Amino acid sequence: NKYLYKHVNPKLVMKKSKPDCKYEDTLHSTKSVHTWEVTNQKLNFIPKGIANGSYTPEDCNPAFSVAILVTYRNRQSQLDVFIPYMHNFLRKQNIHYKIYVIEQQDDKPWNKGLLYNIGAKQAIAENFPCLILHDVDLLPLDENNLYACLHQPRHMSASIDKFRFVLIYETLVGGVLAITSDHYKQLNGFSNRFKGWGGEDDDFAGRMSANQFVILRFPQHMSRYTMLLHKQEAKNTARYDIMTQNEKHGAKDGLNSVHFESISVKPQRLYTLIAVRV
Ligand code: BGN
Repeated sequence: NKYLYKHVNPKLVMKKSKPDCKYEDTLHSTKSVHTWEVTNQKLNFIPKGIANGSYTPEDCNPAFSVAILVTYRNRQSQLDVFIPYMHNFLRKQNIHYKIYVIEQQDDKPWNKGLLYNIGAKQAIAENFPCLILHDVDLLPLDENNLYACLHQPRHMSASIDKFRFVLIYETLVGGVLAITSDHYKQLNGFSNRFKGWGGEDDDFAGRMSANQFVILRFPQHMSRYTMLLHKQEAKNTARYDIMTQNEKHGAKDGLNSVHFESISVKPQRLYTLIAVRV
């Protein structure tokens, strides 16, 4: 597939005895997964071979290695659905992946951009070449939606049931986004200045366009997600102002200006928890 940007984590040792994993079926199959079918599986099956939230196919050498970064606070019931669901979904894709949950463990305003930067630093330190930024309330519905980075950033969640499966605006990159670690670094990551709900993703889209990146998307039917229900977070009323100011500050505000009170990395079986106090 000409869109794919193959990259394997250099740390992964390829075993000669294994064949390379195949992806054509995943990408070109017309079969898609029905919501109820996948939803049912989540409760009763967690694949073997997972440690620290990481999985690698047993029978073949994966061509893709991805870190899934999930920002999180106080949504235990969603995490309980999300984590097993994702392991079931991802293990069928023949990729090597690791799920990181970056939890803001304080009562200060939610800072999603900062949490993504912290997760990205950890994943990059562990040599992951591809980052998938993922909301905890979104579950992918189509197995053909391959969790891999392309040669340009890809907005993976263009078609969400909550929005009647319609892309609400062309520059939306929130929800689920796949971006190479190199591109993430080139953009200096997310702004750390958005406190409260909203805007940090639009600001990130602004960084992408300032760097002449384009937003790729798979066809709509492959980009379907279902959203778990929750109460809307308090919106950040300053978000418009910050966006306007940030057009000048991008170079100083991001991956290179991450500050927090404390951090700890705690590997668990189904995910690696990065606990942060901002
Ligand atoms: C937008 C939010 C995004 C959010 C999407 C989808 C803002 C900034 C306004 C300048 N943007 O309205 O952050 O991902 O909705 O919910 O609020």
